[in-house]
Amino acid sequence: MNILLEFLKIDKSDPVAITFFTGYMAMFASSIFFFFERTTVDAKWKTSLLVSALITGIAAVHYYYMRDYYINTHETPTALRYIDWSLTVPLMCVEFYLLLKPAGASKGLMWRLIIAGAFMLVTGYIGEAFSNGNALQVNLWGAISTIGYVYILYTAMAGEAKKLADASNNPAVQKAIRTLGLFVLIGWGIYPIGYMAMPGGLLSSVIDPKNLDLIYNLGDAVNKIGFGFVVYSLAITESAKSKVAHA
Ligand SMILES: *C/C=C(C)/C=C/C=C(C)/C=C/C1=C(C)CCCC1(C)C
Repeated sequence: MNILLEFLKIDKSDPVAITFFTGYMAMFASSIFFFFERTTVDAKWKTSLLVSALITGIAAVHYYYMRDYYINTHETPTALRYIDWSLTVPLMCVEFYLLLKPAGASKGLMWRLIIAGAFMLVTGYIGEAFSNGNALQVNLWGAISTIGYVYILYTAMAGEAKKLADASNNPAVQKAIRTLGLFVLIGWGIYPIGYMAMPGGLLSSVIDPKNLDLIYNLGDAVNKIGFGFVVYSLAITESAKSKVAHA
């Protein structure tokens, strides 16, 4: 038995425990990376990179506690998970706004995304924390929550955010918004799969409910770190361009 894992009480055959641990490390490292890379980009991108660092930093702190909770109880840390999401999802909505601000995005766009995200999370939490395996309740709250998700997806891929990006005539911004839209479609789409694996959920006969946290941990790594890298790569590209323009 590996001493380090024994010391951390992480069972090598328990992928949920392992991903809580590696998730914590990956979020922590990404946060430091985004924070220090702020010095390499133009002033107007610094806030975006700070927000990327906050998203992964907030997640790192929650993963630290969720890992502990899971290892000691072998239960899903539902409340901690939703506290994490209720801080990080709005910050991801802020990222959309910051990237589109130069293209004329209004604060209204930001608030509509944040409200849709809050709706998605509050209703998802009710379904997860209070359904007690009652299939009707699990699936009804899941369906209601999906309304908020679809609103954000639509705004990113076809609605206001997409239109502002198109009108910006800036291919780098268009590409970044397109990529973030794909993250919302594919990356955020991982979460409902985890939700449906819970007892009473539509996929609970196909996916072992034990895998709910595994799926959520995968989603968090893809989305929080991935979102940050999309923003980082846009900031780097644009900063290099303006350096050339001023040379
Ligand atoms: C960093 C955390 C993120 C990006 C979390 C995103 C969470 C979702 C997109 C959750 C969506 C859900 C549904 C669409 C229906 C079922 C309930 C949820 C809350 C799991």
